[in-house]
Amino acid sequence: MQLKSLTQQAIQVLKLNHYKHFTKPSLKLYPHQWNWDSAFIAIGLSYFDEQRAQEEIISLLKGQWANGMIPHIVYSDSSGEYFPDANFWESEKNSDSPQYRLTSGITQQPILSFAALRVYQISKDKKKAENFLEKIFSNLFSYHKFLLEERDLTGEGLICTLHPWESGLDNSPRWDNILEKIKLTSPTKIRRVDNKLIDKQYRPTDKDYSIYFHIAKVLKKHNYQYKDYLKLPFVVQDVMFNSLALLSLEALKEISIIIQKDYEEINNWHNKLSNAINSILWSEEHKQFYDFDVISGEVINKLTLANCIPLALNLLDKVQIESIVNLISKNNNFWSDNGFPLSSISLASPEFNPKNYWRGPVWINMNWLIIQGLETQGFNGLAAKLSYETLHLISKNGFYEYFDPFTGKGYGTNNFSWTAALTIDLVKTIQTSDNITHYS
Ligand code: 9WN
Repeated sequence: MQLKSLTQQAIQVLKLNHYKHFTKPSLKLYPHQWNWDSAFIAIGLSYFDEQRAQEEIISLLKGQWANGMIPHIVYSDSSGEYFPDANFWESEKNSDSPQYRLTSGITQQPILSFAALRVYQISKDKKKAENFLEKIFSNLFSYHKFLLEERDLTGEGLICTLHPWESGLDNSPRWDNILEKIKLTSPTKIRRVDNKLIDKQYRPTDKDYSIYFHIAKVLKKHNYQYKDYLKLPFVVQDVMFNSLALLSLEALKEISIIIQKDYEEINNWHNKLSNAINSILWSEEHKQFYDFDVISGEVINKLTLANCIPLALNLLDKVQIESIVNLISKNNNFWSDNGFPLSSISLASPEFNPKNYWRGPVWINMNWLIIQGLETQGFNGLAAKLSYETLHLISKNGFYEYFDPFTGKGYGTNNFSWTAALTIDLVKTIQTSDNITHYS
């Protein structure tokens, strides 16, 4: 495997998808700016264009709402059809939405502060990178304030997500039971562009889409204000979302030290969130982290890779670490003997489908997050192996959005930005690790 040429190809993908001050996830399928995509993209960019990496994040923050929410989509003026478009959301119904940017009315996996810190750490021009952190600190701070205060709807210290799109893992089987129970009162007219561009067997179903639209309409009806959260159709304490918020909060703490700003709130949020993740979302019985469905009051006991994301956190004990590492090791739930790691849901689960979106295929950002976790917990050998296998999958099949865990075939869109960005980061990490001789 030629790591140097793989990096060069990845850089070309990010150049191809560059538009004004940000990077489209994909030219045709996703022609706007997405929240967590931009976080991953900024990390990749910072290896070859520090200025563009910083601009990527600043551009996303232009869409931030006055209440601190960073929307899941900041719409661009570029040509290219995407639905739902900005008109669908009518975000102006909430006076906190920005005046000069069109955005969606929901947020997405909060990995941005973690990415901003990585951009700083990778940068060579530290003075400039420090200025960048100073410039964005109050934005990041108010985003965490929004999550930890406004989105802690139950008052238990956990952030609630209100739409499957907020999870970023849209049609994950974790949401099946909730979606199943939602009765559409009037037929929801849906317009889809995605399944005209990509074969529909790889995308969510029309039924999923009608429910996604329905939930979004309910949020819109509440003017994106949620005092009455028990009336909402989808309210979840999502393990992955809360874990990434905590990871980002740790990064925010570090950022505040770099720029010498001391904020007591960050420590308070951090303590509250770590305690809540460990006490509410950890199942002592199953030795696993599970999401919680606030509306039905039930634990969502499905096993997907998202349940393993807490591995990246510093709060786990030995039993928790071992149980996750065991799950993601070869020949177990997410990594078949002759296949490619890691499938997005357990290979053994009844919903598993190797081709369909978040219901089985390998996603590079998920592998990357697990690799961060393995490194945090000191499993450097396994982290290097997983990095190598991930790069091997991409070099053989291309910069696809997701991959078949058995054959490695790429699905969804090609030239997908976060696949390219994280390739650059994985190559760098492998090259600087002790395992270079083995894997280069
Ligand atoms: C809806 C952009 C986004 C990712 C999500 C992924 C997909 C959108 C869609 O694409 O979602 O937000 O239209 O399917 O599920 O994680 O951020 O790449």
